[in-house]
Amino acid sequence: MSLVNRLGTQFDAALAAGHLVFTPSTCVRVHCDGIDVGAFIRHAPSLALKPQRPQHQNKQRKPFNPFLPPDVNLTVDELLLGTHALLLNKFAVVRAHALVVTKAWASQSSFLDAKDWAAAWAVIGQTDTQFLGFFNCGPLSGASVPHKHMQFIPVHQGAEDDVIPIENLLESHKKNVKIGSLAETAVDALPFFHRACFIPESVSDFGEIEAAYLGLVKSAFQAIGIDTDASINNDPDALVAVNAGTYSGSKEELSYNLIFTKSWMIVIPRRAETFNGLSVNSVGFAGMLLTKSAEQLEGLQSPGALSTVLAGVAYPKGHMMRL
Ligand code: B4P
Repeated sequence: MSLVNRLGTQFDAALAAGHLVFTPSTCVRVHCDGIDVGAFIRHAPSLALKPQRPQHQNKQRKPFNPFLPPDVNLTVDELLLGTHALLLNKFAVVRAHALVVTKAWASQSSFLDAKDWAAAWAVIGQTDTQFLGFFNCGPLSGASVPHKHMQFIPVHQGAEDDVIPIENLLESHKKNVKIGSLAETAVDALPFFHRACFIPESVSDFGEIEAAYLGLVKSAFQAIGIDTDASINNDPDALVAVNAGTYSGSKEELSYNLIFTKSWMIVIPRRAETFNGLSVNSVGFAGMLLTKSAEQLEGLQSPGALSTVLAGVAYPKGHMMRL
């Protein structure tokens, strides 16, 4: 049985037994000015009723961790490569939405390492199914769970709403990039700072993928004047900007979104979690936004709104940190 079928079967059983919550949604196509990504909005009004975690958790109390240990009723593979677990998303909007979480505690603000990439490949490397992988990293990235986790949504299964809109843009950009390398690149049409690379089929060394991803994080932040070298080289457990000039001498945790398939990855630095009350996570940058109210949905349908929202929570082109 293919992985997506296995996930789907377990998803249906867990839903029927009341172990997970599936929120129905409708998909609305939107035009994205200047960017031919055929974006869409997934509108899920009943998600607005989901209880919210307090913004600033009481530091005295241990933060709630749903992945240590993971819920047995949602576990698909308890020991993925010995280091991770494969789980169903307890609060899914998409059927068979899966998570890969580390078995031992690791912070969601730490970098993905070669073992994380090997676990990710156990999902996205499947030949019979395609998945969109994503990683919300840092306090402004849309992440709500502090334990290290990557997420995977099945795509290209035939339904209209399981495409990855940004993929068209990346495909048309591919002609500008040296084929068969992990060289970094940036897409002119995207209105926010980012760095991307294409992953050759021949790559089999997860250390190479880890290095390419770290390179993208470093360059994406460098492009806006933030030096991540010290955290990448000395403090792998925390993505902290230590560019004294940039942050007036203070250390500040950085945020970014990573979206990937087995063919490409893209890193987008974040400066805000929400824009006019609309929360954006990695999936939003794939060209799939999630709305929870009629006002949010209506707001996104006006011309240019999608670009404005994405550039508003990321760093718009032309923006530089104050030095
Ligand atoms: P995070 O990285 O912390 O945050 P998130 O995906 O943005 O989800 P959030 O929790 O903020 O929910 P939101 O209302 O924005 O991910 C933590 C993940 O762990 C989440 O997927 C969460 O559901 C899951 N989880 C929490 N407790 C769990 C448990 N005990 N066992 C297993 N899993 C658990 O969004 C609601 C959902 O919609 C999220 O899953 C989100 O990823 C997804 N989503 C957002 N935009 C989407 C889009 N455009 N299309 C499809 N799905 C989308």
